[in-house]
Order: sequence, then structure tokens, then C-alpha cells
Amino acid sequence: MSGSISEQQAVIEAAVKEATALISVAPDAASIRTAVNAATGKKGTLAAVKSGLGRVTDLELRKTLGQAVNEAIEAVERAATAREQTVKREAFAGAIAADRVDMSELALRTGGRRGRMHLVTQATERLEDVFVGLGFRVAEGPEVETDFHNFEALNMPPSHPARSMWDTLFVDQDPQGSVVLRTHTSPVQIRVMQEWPPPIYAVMPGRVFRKETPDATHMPVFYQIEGLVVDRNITFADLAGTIEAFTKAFFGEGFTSRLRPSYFPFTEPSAEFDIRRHDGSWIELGGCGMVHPRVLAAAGLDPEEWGGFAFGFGIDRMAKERHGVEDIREMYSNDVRFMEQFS
Ligand code: FA5
Repeated sequence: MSGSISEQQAVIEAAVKEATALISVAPDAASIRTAVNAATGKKGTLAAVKSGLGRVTDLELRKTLGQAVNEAIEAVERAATAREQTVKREAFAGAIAADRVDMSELALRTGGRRGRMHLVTQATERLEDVFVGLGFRVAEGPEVETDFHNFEALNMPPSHPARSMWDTLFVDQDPQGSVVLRTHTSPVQIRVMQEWPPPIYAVMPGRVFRKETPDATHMPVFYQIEGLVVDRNITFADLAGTIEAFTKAFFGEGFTSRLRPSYFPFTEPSAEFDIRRHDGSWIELGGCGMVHPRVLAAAGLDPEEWGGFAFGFGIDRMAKERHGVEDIREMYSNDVRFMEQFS
């Protein structure tokens, strides 16, 4: 080995300096590795110093130099790893920038015409506004639900005949039948009660699924908005008053609504909510009622202390009635000539 120890140390330092300088400007992974190899590879500067170590007779000096070479190799590797990450990040950012679609350009090319929100989205936003104005908060729940939330906690244990009120689509999961595509937004009532301490004033819009054949008033995939109030001293009059206030705010003063006695396992008493069309016929928009004590208990609330009401309305049906659309399927045909009429 030629040169003094301090010369050797200077060689090591210079090798690290040169390698890190090259690495810091290397444009890609391959050139980073080339720079690393030039310093630490078999034929690299540091390897030459290392192979000369055997000729250093002073053990202490050999140890000091050996350590310096190892630290130098580690420093070069560290710089390489850091640079590799930067290069990767920059390449990803570059790819995203290259893929960017300039929507404003598209709008100009279409003569400045802008897109519109779907009728159901418009209706959902309006419903949320109306209910937030009445003091409600908005919550959401999952579309793929457990049997517990969709049925059992809503007072429908396994084999309860009322389960057949909803033609259910099951998700293939073990145990079989334990997971469903939610058939209504009522399971979100349970989730809200489990999470929020009462008093609760909540609306929960969302998509629901049923095994149904489409017709003028039915879709297999449609939207509902659930409402839930849990407080002390709530009566059926509060429910009726809320529905009346909502009908006027959503449809306008000219619309008439009615509550018709009905049955739901999770409310007692229960009612169906209809509105009258201009031709005098009635259409059912949703169900409602006083929350059943078993439902409050299943969600962990004391039915002796708390009571409340709930409702679930079909958003598609409400949008359809509000805009005088004859067939609910029109709203999903994606025909621009139809959609253009509603902004
Ligand atoms: C329910 O789904 C109950 N969860 C409603 C409820 C909530 C009752 C809270 C009491 C308390 P129902 O199956 O009737 O009930 O559906 C409610 C509304 O959803 C209907 O009135 C209708 O407006 C709408 N709806 C039902 N099926 C369809 C369908 N296939 N296509 C479009 N809208 C539908």
C-alpha cells in the first residue's frame, strides 16, 4: 500500500465526496448505481484502499483505516438510497403532471357548455339543506352491511317474516347470509346510535339495493334518505310536524301529504308517507314511525330514558315527483336530451 495514513484517509474522503456529488445529480436509478460502483465496486477507489489494508502492519492503523473505508461505503449507500427515493418521487410527479387532463380546455371546446348534476344528486343536496335547516346533522354508512345492522338490530331476528319485505342481495361471505348489500338506509340508524350520544337529530342519505325488476316507479339500485331523532319526550306529533315542514320546504306550498297506518318491525306505531300528484293520485314516498324500544336497546340506549322517531324516504321517487318525470328509469338512461332539461 502506497502513501501515508493521512494520504489514505484523504483518498477515502475524496472518493466519498466525488461519489456523493455524482449521486446528487444522477437523473435515474441506473446512473446512481454507476456512481456507487465507481466508489465501492470491485474496481472502485474504496476497494483499492481496502485491498491495500493487508499490507498495513500497525494493527491500530489497520483498524482505523478499515473502519474509515466501511463508514465511507455506508455514506455512499445512504446518499444513493436518498437520491433513489427523490428520483422515484420526481418521476411519479412527472407522470401525474403528464396525465393531467385540463377540464377547462374541454369546457371551452364544447362552446362553454357545462355539465349538470344528476337529478338525484340535486335532490339529495336539497334534502340535506332542508334538514340541516331544521337542525339535523348528516351521517353516512356503508353500502355493504352486516345482517346485524340491516335486519337483526332493527328487530328482525333470523327467520323473521318481515325480512321478506326486502328482496335481499347477499354478498358471498362466511358464514353464509351474514353480509348483504343494504336493502335500506335504516341500518345507519343503528350505527349513528352506537356512535353518537343522544340527543340525536340526523339524516342519512345513501344508495340501497334490492333484487327488483325495474318499472316506472322501481329500480333495483336506488337512493333513500333516512331520518332519526332520539331525545326525551318525543311524540308522534313531532314526527308528523317534521314531515309536514319538510314536504312544504322540498315540494313547495301547493303539495299535500298524508300519513297512512302501516307496519315496519323497527317502528311502532308505523306509517307510510304519501304525497298527492297534480292528477289527484297518491304516491308513496317513504315509511316512518316511532323508534321501537327493541331497536334503541339493540343500539345500546335505554328505552326507558330515550325515545324518538325515524323515517326513510325514496330520493329517486321524490326527484321524480318534484320534476314531474313520468318514469323513474328515464333518470338513469343517461340521455343528454333528458338531463339537459334540469339544471
Ligand atoms: C323502507 O325501506 C324502510 N326502511 C323505511 C323506514 C325507515 C320506515 C324508518 C320506518 C322508519 P320501504 O321499503 O317502504 O321502507 O322503502 C321506503 C321508500 O323507498 C319507498 O316508499 C319508496 O319511496 C322508495 N322505494 C322502495 N323501493 C324502491 C325501488 N325499488 N325503487 C325506487 N324507490 C323505492
